[in-house]
Amino acid sequence: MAPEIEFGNDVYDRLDRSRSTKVSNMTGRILNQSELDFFHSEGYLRLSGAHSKRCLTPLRERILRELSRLKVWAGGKSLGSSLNNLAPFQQIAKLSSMVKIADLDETLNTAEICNVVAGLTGRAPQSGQGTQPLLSLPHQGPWSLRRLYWHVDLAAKSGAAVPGIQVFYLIDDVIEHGGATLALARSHRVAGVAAGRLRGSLKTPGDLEAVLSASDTKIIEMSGRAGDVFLMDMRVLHTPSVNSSSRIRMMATTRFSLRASG
Ligand SMILES: O=C(O)CCC(=O)C(=O)O
Repeated sequence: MAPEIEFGNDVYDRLDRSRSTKVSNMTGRILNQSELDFFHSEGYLRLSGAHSKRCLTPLRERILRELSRLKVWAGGKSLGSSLNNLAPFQQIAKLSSMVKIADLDETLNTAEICNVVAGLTGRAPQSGQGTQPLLSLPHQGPWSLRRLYWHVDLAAKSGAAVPGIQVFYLIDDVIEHGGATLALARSHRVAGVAAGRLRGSLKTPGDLEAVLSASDTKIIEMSGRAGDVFLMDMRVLHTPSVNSSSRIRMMATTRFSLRASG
């Protein structure tokens, strides 16, 4: 089972697979060996309560104000915008480009998150691309694993070092089937022809259980509580999912590419 990690008061500056180095008393946390091993074998790691309610409540309010300004959502109701007619994934992309939250990156992409990324990989992350909102409106239809948009952000090469980490932040509680990102745990280890076959099978899942079992992979849903964060190796297959709940799905993401240590 995935280790659920609570943030503590110490920071690592680099990954050493046999021991970890505590470098300061800044707000942060120490990743223990089983957490590091979990990330490298499963391709993801969940951090519970990485951000506080105090910082997320004003962020949620700003997002709601922005949705109201854009005439998409106000007072707990849809304002009947044309976004409701889009396919779930087109709606997420459109909302991402429309919704502008000035301090989204500053609020979520903290020094503590950068330290965890460095701790997982032993390399200094570059995060110049900023942080992007991942929003979806409620009642997008029945939840299903069919017709999803499985993709990787960086191609898998067997045995290579982690080329980048994508961080997913829960700005609000996201219940099961509430539109959280889905990831295929362990798929970063599937490379080449097998990766192409796996992606093809996910597009038209006849017997999904058999496909997952043959590839030794497992679908995980990044649902949870506001403040939770998921770190994902960017070679992992992942997809947006259908928001069947009655709440707006409020998540955001930062991509960290990793430069070689020098
Ligand atoms: O909207 C989502 O949940 C997933 C977004 C995604 O696939 C991505 O940022 O690469």
